[in-house]
Amino acid sequence: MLSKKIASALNEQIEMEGYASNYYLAAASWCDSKSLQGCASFLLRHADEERMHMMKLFSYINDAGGHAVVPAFKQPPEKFKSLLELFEDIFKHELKVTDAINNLVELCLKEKDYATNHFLQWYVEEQHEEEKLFRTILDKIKLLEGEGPRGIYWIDRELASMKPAS
Ligand code: OFO
Repeated sequence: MLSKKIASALNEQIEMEGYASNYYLAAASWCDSKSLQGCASFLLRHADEERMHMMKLFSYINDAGGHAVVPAFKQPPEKFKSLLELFEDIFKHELKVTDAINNLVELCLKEKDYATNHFLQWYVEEQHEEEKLFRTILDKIKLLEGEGPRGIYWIDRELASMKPAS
């Protein structure tokens, strides 16, 4: 049975994952408006992944005797200065999510909620994979930065076939 404290912390994580999903959706829309369809399709796939992360929490809370709450989401940004800025923002957001997951794990251990700690290990692994994925994308963008529009074209092609972390 979930304690009130853990249920409320997991509900905060629902908000974070749902916001991430909307953030990826907004980023996809910006890319689409710049005819970067490869980036847009990658980001759309990622928006779906984040929604799945949110839904996993949703089910877990209710299965464990808590009450999953649908939160209000703040609006994600509409515009980005460049593709580099867009992926830098995403990477920063993922680092925040990693911190939030680590804090949740810490709380579970403190409260001796080993079942929820076990459940959260999937997210620990997932964040490790996502950080790796977005660090790689950023490295590639920086590598091709000097190439101008030709570099952006190659990044767009690369991302068209790139898979989300899981
Ligand atoms: Fe949910 O993995 Fe990123 O945020």
